[in-house]
Amino acid sequence: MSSVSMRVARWLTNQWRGASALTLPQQSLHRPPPLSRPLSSRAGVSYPLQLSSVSESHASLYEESLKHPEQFWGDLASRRLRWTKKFDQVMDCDMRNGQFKWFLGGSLNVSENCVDRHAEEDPDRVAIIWERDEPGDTQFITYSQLLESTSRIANVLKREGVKKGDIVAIYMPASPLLAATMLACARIGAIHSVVFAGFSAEALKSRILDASASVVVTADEAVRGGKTIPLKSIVDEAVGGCQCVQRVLVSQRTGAHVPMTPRDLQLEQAMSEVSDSCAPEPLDSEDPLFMLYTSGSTGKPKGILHTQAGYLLYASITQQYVFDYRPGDVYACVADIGWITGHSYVVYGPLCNGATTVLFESIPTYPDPGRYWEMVERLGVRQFYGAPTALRLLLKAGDHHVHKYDRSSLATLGCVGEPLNDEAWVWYHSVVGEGRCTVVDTWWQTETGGISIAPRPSPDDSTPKPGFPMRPFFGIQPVLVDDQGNELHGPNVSGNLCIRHPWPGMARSIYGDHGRFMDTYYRPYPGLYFSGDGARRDGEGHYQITGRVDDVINVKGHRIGTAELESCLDHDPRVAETAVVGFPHDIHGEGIYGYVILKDGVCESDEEVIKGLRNIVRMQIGGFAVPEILMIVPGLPKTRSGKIMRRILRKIAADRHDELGDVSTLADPSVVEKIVQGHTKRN
Ligand code: 6R9
Repeated sequence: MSSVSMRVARWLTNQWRGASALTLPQQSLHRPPPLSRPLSSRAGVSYPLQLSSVSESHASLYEESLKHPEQFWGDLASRRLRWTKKFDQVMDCDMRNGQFKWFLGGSLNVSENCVDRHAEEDPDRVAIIWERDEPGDTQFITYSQLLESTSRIANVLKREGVKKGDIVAIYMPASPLLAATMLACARIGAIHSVVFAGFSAEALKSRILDASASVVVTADEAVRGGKTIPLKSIVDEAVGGCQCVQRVLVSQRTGAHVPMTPRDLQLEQAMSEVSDSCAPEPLDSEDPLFMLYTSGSTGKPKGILHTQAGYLLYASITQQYVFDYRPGDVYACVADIGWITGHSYVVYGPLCNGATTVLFESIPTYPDPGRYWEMVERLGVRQFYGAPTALRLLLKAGDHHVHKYDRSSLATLGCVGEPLNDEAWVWYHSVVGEGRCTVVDTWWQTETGGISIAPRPSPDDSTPKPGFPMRPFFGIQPVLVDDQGNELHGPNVSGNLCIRHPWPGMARSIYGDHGRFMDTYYRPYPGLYFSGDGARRDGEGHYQITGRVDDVINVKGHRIGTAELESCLDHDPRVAETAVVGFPHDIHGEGIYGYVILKDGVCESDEEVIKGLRNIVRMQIGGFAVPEILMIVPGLPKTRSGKIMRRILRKIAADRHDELGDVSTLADPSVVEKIVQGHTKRN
């Protein structure tokens, strides 16, 4: 073994030996799970896993992860994953052609790694704590129970003709059955495509059609914030026009009566008819695991494709090291499973590590803005991972909602999805975390598979900087380039954020459109992965994200392409042209501002048209994408070649009228004045 390999191995062995040798507080691993777990329960237990204990080697290990990725990731993959057949080559990657293969020749099963091996070792350990919509209405699912439901669903899928490589669309509320359905797909080699249950029937339909999904799994209704959402009837509307769908499996969340057609099957009933065991299918490291749609700057949403081994390894190692997760911890990522954060950090990462992961069904303000912290106290949560938009909302609601609850179990406070502004960072750190928790602002994307820049692991676990995800994870080398692709070296520079070397969790393609994958991520700056974000490197070499540099708006941490919104608004026959931009929003990070030109001869009032437009967005995409502001304008600022000057529209939307710059080169400069007047009037 080379010296690199030995050092990595030693470091890792120490970590895991320490972890598994611990005498863990019984109540945190077994049913019934902890109702509260004071920090004192850790007293006297030594954790060689502590990141500070690897301080010396952090810098050198990071360097080695870049210089000798084969040894670095090869060791990790051998040690952390259970292989049916050991891989014979660590990587074969080409950043110029967008071809990435990891752990070649190896085969394994993701569900076996996430469930079976923990169920064998410790069947009664709680895998999922399902925190349902009503506070305290909580269910505990052990690893052996998760194994049984995963196996039963896998057998139902097989019985219904689902084979390796088939695509299963999942449109379900946050529930253990959703996690088990994902794992069941993984068990038999089917590819899941989870569609966030806030998307409309139209959006669901276009995702089902794009993937030619043969099966859709849903529930009668979803429950969030005291309200029910009729999922089954949305699915009925969506699959009406989908020839590809052979079966709809319907689980029961509320037990509401929903009309069933011959195409539908009641999931729990079907599960009771099949065997409770299903042998995991050995899959090639590079077989697809799932696809997940995300918005880009052009065209329709793209199905980002992730594969088996590399994704799983990366999700699990980041979950452990970024959150300082230790066996016995109750870990809560409150993201919806319909987004990548839920995939990597509610399901795959923590379950691969044998963790107890909280699955949150509700919203941060139900029944009041103390919900998260009440849950933290009741379940003894040690790591909490949420979104800046929710934190800003809670910050405004007042500190008394936080102070009411005991948060002494908390040690790590994470966030993701959009920049965490200073005020929210300080509040999170000092009010929620009482100044003693580590705030980890994590930057990553659907495409990166897992956390790519975060304060942890760190050389010294020193207090992170507000507003900074700070340092790249092992294997990630951030590169800042200017618009011409020149690399910006040294401290105190800002540019387009790229990544130089391949890493195991990276997306492999866009489903059915590798050309678009190349155009979006690998052609803009040849040899580099381009993230679509801007970033700054400060004097200490730490990274801060400055926001999207493309036409993607980030509302409440959800990516929405302006092109997608514009083509949606253009569906209204009264609309001649639209331009959509983002504007700074106190709570949501960004808001959506749409400028609309109507065709001549429209007789309805502006208010009526706007109401209709909002409805179109709600129907075609979903409520979360409805523009906060829609303004009817007489024209749009365009260059003489007809290109819309979005820069000007962004400034107007942000109330920065004095920064419009030179507008004299526009085809019709007077239009700017008219738009500004309209904007000022509506304020
Ligand atoms: C995981 C996730 C990715 C986009 C990304 C960026 C923004 C994510 C951030 C952040 C600033 C952070 N983003 N984390 N911006 N600071 N810590 O959110 O994936 O839904 O694909 O969104 O979110 O703009 O490009 P995804």
